[in-house]
Amino acid sequence: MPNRLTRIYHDLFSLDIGGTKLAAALVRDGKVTGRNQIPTPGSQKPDQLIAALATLLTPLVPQAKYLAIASTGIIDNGVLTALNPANLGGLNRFELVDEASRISGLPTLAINDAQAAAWAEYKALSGPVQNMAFVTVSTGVGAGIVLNGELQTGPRGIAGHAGHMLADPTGPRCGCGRTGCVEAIASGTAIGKAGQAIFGPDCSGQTLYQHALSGHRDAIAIVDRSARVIANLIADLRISLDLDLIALGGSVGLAEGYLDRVKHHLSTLPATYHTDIISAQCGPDAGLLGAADWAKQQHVS
Ligand code: BMX
Ligand code: ZN
Repeated sequence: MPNRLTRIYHDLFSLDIGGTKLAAALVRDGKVTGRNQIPTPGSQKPDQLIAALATLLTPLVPQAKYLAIASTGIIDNGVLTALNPANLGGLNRFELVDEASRISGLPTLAINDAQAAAWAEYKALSGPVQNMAFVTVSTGVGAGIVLNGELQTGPRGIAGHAGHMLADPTGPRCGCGRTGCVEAIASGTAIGKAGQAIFGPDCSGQTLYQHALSGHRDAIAIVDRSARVIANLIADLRISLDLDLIALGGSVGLAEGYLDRVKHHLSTLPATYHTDIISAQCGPDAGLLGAADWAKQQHVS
């Protein structure tokens, strides 16, 4: 006979709100079923996001008892504040937990997407690792940090927003308002923008990356600059937190050849900055799995 909590968490519904896509699924015994995905609407007003959430939540709600959300942005007491509103179609404040629980009728908990993915990656590791970070290079650059086996969300939900640490004080202005953030140089959005001067106004991060893979020298230089900035970010995390390992994910982080470039740039720094870097293992379900497991832990404790 399963105990009450086991029964409840067979019925956990998880939602991942990213800069590019919204995904939803039931999470049962650490496995994702009934996954559904739609593009993230681009609007400064909340109505489109509310409608998109309703589209995803409504079909699966009858099978769920709890809702766990991983979302881009700073999640503080259930409210989403975009550090870089451009990553969320210009929307910069959203009553995420209130809206999602109103639509679903389910008790709801939310954390940042990279924090959630970090938790999933940590749980997927075997061996004695207690201190690690997940770094995603995608629409933005996000990170989640696990110290002494505990996910760091911070008192205001900000912990891990390492994509907004300084990479180059003379670099481009970041959507967060600061100049020269890692995200403004290394993200998929940033490399796409850098490529627009060469390949025209429609150049996206994906297009630029394809040009680099085809051997275009300027495109390679843009990708390599991104990888160097990420290597330095990893070095900063290592030297400030003494981490055992970094899991690198996101559409750029997992793209062909990117991890090797990051490893190469890290290897040019003094040995104290070196740390193991692996490809993120949970793939596109990392946010869903991590938010579900983290929510389960919050309810149990
Ligand atoms: C941005 C920030 C982070 C997020 C990261 C990766 C916003 C809206 N988002 O730095 O909270 O974790 O992007 O987000 O300010 P993704 O959408 O690229 O996964
Ligand atoms: Zn920034």
